[in-house]
Amino acid sequence: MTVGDIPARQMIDDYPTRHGPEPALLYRQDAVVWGGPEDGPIDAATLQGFEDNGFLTVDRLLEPTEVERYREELRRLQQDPKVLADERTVAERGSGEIRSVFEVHKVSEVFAELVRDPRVVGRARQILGSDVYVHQSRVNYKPGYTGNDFYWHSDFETWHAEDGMPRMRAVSISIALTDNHVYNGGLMIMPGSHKTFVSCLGETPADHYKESLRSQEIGTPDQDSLSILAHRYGIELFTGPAGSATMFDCNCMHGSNGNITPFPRSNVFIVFNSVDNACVEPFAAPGRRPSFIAARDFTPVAGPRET
Ligand code: 6CS
Ligand code: FE
Repeated sequence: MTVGDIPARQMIDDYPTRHGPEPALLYRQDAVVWGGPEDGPIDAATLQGFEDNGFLTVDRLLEPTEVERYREELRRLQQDPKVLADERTVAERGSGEIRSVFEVHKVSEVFAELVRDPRVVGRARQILGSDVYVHQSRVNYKPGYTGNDFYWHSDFETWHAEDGMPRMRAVSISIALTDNHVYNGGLMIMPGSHKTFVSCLGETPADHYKESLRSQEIGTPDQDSLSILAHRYGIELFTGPAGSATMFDCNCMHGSNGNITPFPRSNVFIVFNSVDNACVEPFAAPGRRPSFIAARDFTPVAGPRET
């Protein structure tokens, strides 16, 4: 019997959430960095920073010419009637403008190349210490004037509860495709919060994703827990030019403000999960989310293991 055969509810759940009457702050029971400096492009000091803080930044992951190519593709997707009508496209509450396009590495060959790029997947393999597959990909437009916020949350809490991700062995990369300023809704992370699992209140309703991807409530921490984390860890806001990137651990407490400026804050967001951490059945939801949000094909991202 493999892990995949064990129903989630029979597995020992080290990260219970959306079950109890009270919130809880639980210790992380998984490593953060699974590989070493010799396993990829991340040097020892940066790996240590990821271990301690839960994230790393790359000032110029993409060259300006590459950024322009991805921005061109963003515009093309935004004007493609097929994309606009696709269920993988999520609209902003209120304005109806595009908020996100999910499974963008399947919708767009241009973004598929980015997933296979050693500068991207090589870093993910190094942090996770194994081959990896794409659990989720999306482009976020966060348009000017109407880009809504992403309230504080741990991605792992959702991926564990709703997608059946067993352990904290996944990493996200957010690559800026427009300049991220202090004022146009950039990513905020609580440094070090990845080592605390916030067990949330509430029960996951059926088809929760139809609401949560526009504005998440179930699976977001209570304010007392957030206050404890914010006072303990602080808050870091990530700014940087288009082409810069932030990689962060699946359990970082993070969020981003709305965007009422004329300047869009668009990014591409790719989630790599270890092939040794493939999703099972949801730990706290009535059913699985669609595969365009939580992949059920665990085929590793192709390409040579950078050594
Ligand atoms: O539910 C999810 O999987 C998505 N929601 C957010 C706000 N971040 C992680 C992920 O893209
Ligand atoms: Fe998130």
